Amino acid sequence: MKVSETLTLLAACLLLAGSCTAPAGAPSGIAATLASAASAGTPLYGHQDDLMYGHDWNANLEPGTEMTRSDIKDVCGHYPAILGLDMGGIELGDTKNLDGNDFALMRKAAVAHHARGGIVSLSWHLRNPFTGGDAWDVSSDQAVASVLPGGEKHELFMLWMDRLADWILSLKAEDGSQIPVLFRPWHEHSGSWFWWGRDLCTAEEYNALWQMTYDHLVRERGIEGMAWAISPNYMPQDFEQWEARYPGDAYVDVVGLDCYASLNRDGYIRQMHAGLASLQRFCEAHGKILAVTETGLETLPDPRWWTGTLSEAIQGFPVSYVLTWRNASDRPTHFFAPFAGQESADDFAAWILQDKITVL
Ligand code: BMA
Repeated sequence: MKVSETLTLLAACLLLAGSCTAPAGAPSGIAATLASAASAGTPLYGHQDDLMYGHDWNANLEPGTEMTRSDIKDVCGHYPAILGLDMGGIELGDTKNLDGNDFALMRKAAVAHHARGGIVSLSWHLRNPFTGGDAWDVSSDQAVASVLPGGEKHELFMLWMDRLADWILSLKAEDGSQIPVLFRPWHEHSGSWFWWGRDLCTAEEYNALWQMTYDHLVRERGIEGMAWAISPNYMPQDFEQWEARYPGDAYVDVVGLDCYASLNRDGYIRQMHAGLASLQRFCEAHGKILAVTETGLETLPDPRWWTGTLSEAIQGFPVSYVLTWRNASDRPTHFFAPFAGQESADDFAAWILQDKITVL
């Protein structure tokens, strides 16, 4: 089979897996798609904000324009299988997210990506409800406690979640059906740089926060088809301790690693191997799906980073998907994926073929 045929077939499988009904107890929808990619050894490739902008361009909402541009497509002729979007700012009722993305344009991107057979993944760098600061405001260790039932910011936080729910519920496919999303809240909680991080709340508070989020979006607001991903960030010390901050098997589908690269190639590979080995053990014990939920080398100065480093970092692990972070259009050195002419572009295309990475 030619490579292009393989890719077309994989895209068709993605579509099918997203729409068929699985037996009770077995994963269905997004989780089923990810589980089969993991077991087939054909991880999906994901890119944050892929259709929204690239290294030197921006999509826009003008009538008649389609969401067709993608740095990844420019480089390998295919769209990423996963489109990552960030909901930070929706909680305030803002029209744009924290990175300046229009929420209406994000909706258009999500609809277009779903129509192509892709998976939409949502992260949420939401403001700190206790201090009024941003997601990185770690000046108080009361923020998580304050949003739990009985806390002084509980009502406010419920309003924030309703605004998020309204946006997710507005994602409709052409046939009117709800577009399923992979939701990845409260990420990198093994570190302490977000207000929900390790030193900012107890494990009980973290788990209660997650369960409350799930219960509200899924049970109260009835959002169908959501899959849930938890993403500890690799920490050189005490990484295994993240396991105490896990809301329970009923609330999670995917367990993924956030781990960024530096120019220290061997150090990155060691961290990825240690982190993935730990998460793989956890996934096997809990029946969960393994992923690399965020990674990348900023500015990609190594022309062989994809086949020479990332490939080795994930080799041998049943990884369902690998997502690299965004290519900011307003910060020339803030990019984690190639664009046309970027020095690792050919190697990226080679990696997609060599490692049987699923793209659309
Ligand atoms: C970070 C950076 C920030 C951005 C945030 C949320 O890693 O890319 O510029 O605001 O993600 O997208």
